[in-house]
Amino acid sequence: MTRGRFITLEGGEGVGKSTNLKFIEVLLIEKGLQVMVTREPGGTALAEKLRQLLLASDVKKIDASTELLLMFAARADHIQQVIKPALAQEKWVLCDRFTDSTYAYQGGGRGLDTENIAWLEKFVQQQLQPDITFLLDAPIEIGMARAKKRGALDRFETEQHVFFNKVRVAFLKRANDFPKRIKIIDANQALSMVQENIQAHLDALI
Ligand code: T5A
Repeated sequence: MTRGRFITLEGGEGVGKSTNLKFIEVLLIEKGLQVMVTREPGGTALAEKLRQLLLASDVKKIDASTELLLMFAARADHIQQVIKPALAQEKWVLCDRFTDSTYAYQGGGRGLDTENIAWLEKFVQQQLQPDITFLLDAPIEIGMARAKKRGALDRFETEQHVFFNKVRVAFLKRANDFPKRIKIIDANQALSMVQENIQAHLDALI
């Protein structure tokens, strides 16, 4: 049996992931494909509860390794209950953030050992990897200005510039390590240009 495709969107705060996820969804539906849109952390009842805990701005301090394990606990439930069944039904799964975010935020930002992340990735995902990942990259100030316009900041968004810089560097390293899968998109361009770039990659995939 063939399976659907797994597409993820990644990047720092406010770079335009949700906006472009919607764009991709419409584009794929127009091509007659069955699409399922989801997000991380989240995507199941349990994972959405974990998301609330992880993002709550009134939770001032979560130990970094606890944060990592909660991300993967949410991901394990999401993969088993939502992502794998959808792919098996030949749906195209569009996911707002996935494991590259863990390498960037918990690895780069929090400074956790990537070997531990890689171990958890293998344990939780086994062979599952996205078919294509769009890494939306923009200067931190641009993304934060966009995120602030949207309203109250979550627990991650209250971090400082130095944290976001480490996150950005870690994302770019991931793209460098996995150039076939991860496509860097300059998110500091007009939205129409961003979407033109994304569409070119998708046309090649379809
Ligand atoms: N996290 C997550 C981890 O630490 N580890 C993990 O393993 C995972 C999975 C989740 C948080 O959890 C952390 C990372 C995150 O901090 P989130 O809500 O998924 O949080 O992520 P955010 O980055 O906070 O999502 P945002 O909704 O803030 O940002 P988006 O989705 O990137 O941006 P979007 O599309 O909402 O756009 C923001 C604004 O910019 C405009 C849009 O219209 C919108 O108003 N915009 C543009 N304006 C001008 N030009 C463009 N090119 C534009 N593109 C978008």
